[in-house]
Amino acid sequence: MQTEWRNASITFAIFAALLAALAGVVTPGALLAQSRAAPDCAGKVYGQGRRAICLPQGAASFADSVLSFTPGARPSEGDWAQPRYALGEPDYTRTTAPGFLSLGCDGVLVLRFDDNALVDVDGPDLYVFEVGPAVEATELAVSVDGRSWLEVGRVEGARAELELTGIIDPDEAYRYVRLTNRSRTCGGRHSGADIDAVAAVGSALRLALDAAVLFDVASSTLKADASAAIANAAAVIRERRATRVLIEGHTDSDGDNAANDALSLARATAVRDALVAAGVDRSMMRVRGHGERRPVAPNDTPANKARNRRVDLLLR
Ligand SMILES: [Ca+2]
Ligand SMILES: [Ca+2]
Repeated sequence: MQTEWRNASITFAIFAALLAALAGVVTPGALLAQSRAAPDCAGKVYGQGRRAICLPQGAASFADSVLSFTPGARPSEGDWAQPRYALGEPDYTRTTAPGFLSLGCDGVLVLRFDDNALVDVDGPDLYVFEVGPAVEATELAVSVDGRSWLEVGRVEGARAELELTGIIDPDEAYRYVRLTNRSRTCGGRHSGADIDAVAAVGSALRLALDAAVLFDVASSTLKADASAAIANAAAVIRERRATRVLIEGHTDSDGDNAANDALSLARATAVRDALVAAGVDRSMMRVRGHGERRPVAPNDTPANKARNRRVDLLLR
């Protein structure tokens, strides 16, 4: 009986979507792309009905950069092969307009979160905005550094979200997500799964502090000039009502691993202590030193090395 009801409601949804599409006004994707404030959502709601999802970090929840895209066999063409359309908030309007990426038969897309990171929360953690009434099979993996990957499952059918509790490390912040097409209906203009946007539902806000602003070379003593950056970070922690803050130190590849691990940890600890002095509760902060193991850019130019020398704050 339940199944019949479900089938009936799916049939109705498809019928309603067809009507809307014929009328040329609203398509299911356009509904998905709409967002509105909801009183019970501390953030922003995207989509409607069964596919509505509350994203506590709002627009920041979405993937920000394309790391790579391999279209594979029978790729899509033109605008539908452009990976940038999978970034940011959902913006699909209709199948004939740019706004989504069709992965291709064995297409692989790697995205990065820049102003946020995926973390484990109660309920769904990762959400894929896929175009059309049914979610086409897409396999997902996440990574902290863009190199070693953790397979976390697939979205398909009616399921657009993944619950990652028990699969990902509850103390980690994942900045990379990989999508691999597993839809067997591939080929043609929109080949494989059609990805409009990818959201970290469990999302930590990321504040990246430039090490050059905070420290002298090879030092873990905060400079006097660092006080504005620390005061700003403390203000954001308060404004966002963060309850947990992960403080991660990172270095470039100069020097040996052990020295870089020690320096990055000492720097993260110095930032933590300064935040305590600025009134942030010590017990909600954790520090880590990742040394040179999690670069955000290749260590090939002075500018890129400077980007890698940083202290990241992840606010939950
Ligand atoms: Ca983002
Ligand atoms: Ca899009």
